[in-house]
Amino acid sequence: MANKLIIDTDIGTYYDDAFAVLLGARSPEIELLGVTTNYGDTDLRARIARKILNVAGRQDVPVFRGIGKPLRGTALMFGFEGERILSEEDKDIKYNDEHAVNFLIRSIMENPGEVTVVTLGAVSNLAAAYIMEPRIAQNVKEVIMMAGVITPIIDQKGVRRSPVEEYNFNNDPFAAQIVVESELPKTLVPIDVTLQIPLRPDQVTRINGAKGAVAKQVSAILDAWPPQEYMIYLAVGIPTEHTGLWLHDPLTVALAYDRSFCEFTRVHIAAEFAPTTVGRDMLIKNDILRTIPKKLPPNMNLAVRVAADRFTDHFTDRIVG
Ligand SMILES: [Ca+2]
Repeated sequence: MANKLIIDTDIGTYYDDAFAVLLGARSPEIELLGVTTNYGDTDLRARIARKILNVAGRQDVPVFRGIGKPLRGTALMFGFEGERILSEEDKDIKYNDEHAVNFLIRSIMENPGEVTVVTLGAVSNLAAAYIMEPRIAQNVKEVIMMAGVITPIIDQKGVRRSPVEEYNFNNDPFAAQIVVESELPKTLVPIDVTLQIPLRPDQVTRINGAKGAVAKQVSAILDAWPPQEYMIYLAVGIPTEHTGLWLHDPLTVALAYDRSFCEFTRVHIAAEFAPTTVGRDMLIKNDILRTIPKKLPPNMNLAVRVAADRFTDHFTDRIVG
């Protein structure tokens, strides 16, 4: 039986959400129940998701708009979301009416023990679903989150190459704390693991040379990416010389049907607010949310290693088709 899956995404800003939805749309191991959107302009994100699924020939997969405003503060949008994905005629593209939070609760409760939810952005929708219907914790198969940072990466020169204040959780830190402290069965895929899986140049070449509609869409996004990356990194103050085409979100989707891409450990991860002075602050000045391992009974699975070449080859194969 296929794994029933819901992908909850902030598709549009960074390239890899679109790649993750395309991977989910093309993976026969998955029954993709729907795609829900989170963070910022969730209407725009829902239209982008709708278009991406259409490109993959998956008009059958519904899309639901979710919560855009974090529990505290506002969302950050860069203004180029949907570039090379939405065209003029997609302006009025239609997605489903039901709210993402209702869809999540309904799908989980109607299919006890069968639905995996993969979150690729802020966890606002999941936190709201849990508060509205706490019994989703006993009825969801699993929640797999691309979020958090466990071991910040420091290079040979002593320069930090990964954030201590991971983007997804800190885009709605209170929602993150609700989810981490909830009884939801959880797997965490932290950014220190996903920073080990850039697309290799030969894989980019393979995708750029492929003829299918999905590969062409991925190519178009990759082509538009460098100036956007520059703007994003400028805005959040990250040096750009050590960046790569990391597949954070596609790996997280793939773990819903093949756990063997990563090694896991059972640990207790706490979400705590810590006053800090960080070099770059993702617009959070102090009291950032950190994910910290503690010597307490385990509360989640944590991805600790990834089979990088095997995964990036798998991703490339599925995109090239
Ligand atoms: Ca994302």
